[in-house]
Amino acid sequence: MRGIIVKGIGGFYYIKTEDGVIECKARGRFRYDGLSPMVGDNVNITMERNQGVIDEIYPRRSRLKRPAVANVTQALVVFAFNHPEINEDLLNRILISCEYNNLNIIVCFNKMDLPKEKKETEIIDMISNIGYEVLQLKAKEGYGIDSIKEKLKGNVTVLCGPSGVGKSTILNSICRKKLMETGKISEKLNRGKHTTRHSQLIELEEGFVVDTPGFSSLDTSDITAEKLQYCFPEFEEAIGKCKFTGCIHYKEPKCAVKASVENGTINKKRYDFYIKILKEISCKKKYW
Ligand SMILES: Nc1nc2c(ncn2[C@@H]2O[C@H](COP(=O)(O)OP(=O)(O)OP(=O)(O)O)[C@@H](O)[C@H]2O)c(=O)[nH]1
Ligand SMILES: [Mg+2]
Ligand SMILES: [Zn+2]
Repeated sequence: MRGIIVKGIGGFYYIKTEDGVIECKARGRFRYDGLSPMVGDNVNITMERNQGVIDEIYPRRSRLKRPAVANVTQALVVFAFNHPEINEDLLNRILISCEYNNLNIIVCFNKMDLPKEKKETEIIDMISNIGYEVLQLKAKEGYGIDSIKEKLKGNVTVLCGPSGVGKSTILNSICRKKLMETGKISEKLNRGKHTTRHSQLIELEEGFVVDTPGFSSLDTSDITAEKLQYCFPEFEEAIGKCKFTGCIHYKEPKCAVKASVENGTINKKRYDFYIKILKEISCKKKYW
């Protein structure tokens, strides 16, 4: 029987099939192959006594490490105004990891009913100047949700961002019921309380959506130095115009990317972030 993994908890996977959702275990050999089933995986299962078993995982179209989810086509990257504060480094890391997986990206800033700070306006400007679609939402009131619904059609969309920004609230607003648990922010720490504990794939009228647990750090060092530059869409114009083929836009002379930073076409903060990640990669693999 064929199905799709909608949830995984403690070694059990919940597979949506034609006959409803079936609880399964994975065959031990997957572990030897270093392949673990992920939410979003298309699988073949068989029944052994009363227990479903995953026999086969179909090739993946995309594979995000964090949130761990397979076969999504689009990411709704969610941050909030002030509660919690926007972590710019994390936002940039999520963006490059989604780019690396060729996902369509929509950046949502939620809780626009709360006061906006100058720093936040700058971040929003920076993100929209790159060319990303930016939505400002009041998910609790349902404001901005219709434009999200439009984007869900024909896509498998993953919600990703820190805890407490309103990912589950967005999902509930889309389907107009309390499908997912939501949780208050810790006043003392100005942080979410990790209300969503497991990723879950949900089929809505408009398309598939994956709600995920919030996270505050993301290791991006699986991206290679050669590929990193392509995770910055605003570099695209300049790449190829550098003097040296194979230029990674760091110490090379006559670099078109660096020239674009000089003349303001590329945001200096984004370039600095690029160099920071490049250095992280080079720490793992001696590069120069
Ligand atoms: N002021 C305001 N609060 C909101 C809005 N949307 C969500 N919230 C609140 O933010 C808090 C966190 O919302 P959740 O939906 O649980 O956040 P989450 O991103 O799913 O968090 P995790 O599951 O922990 O990753 C809840 O108290 C929500 O009611 C909004 O538009 N405005
Ligand atoms: Mg949640
Ligand atoms: Zn260059």
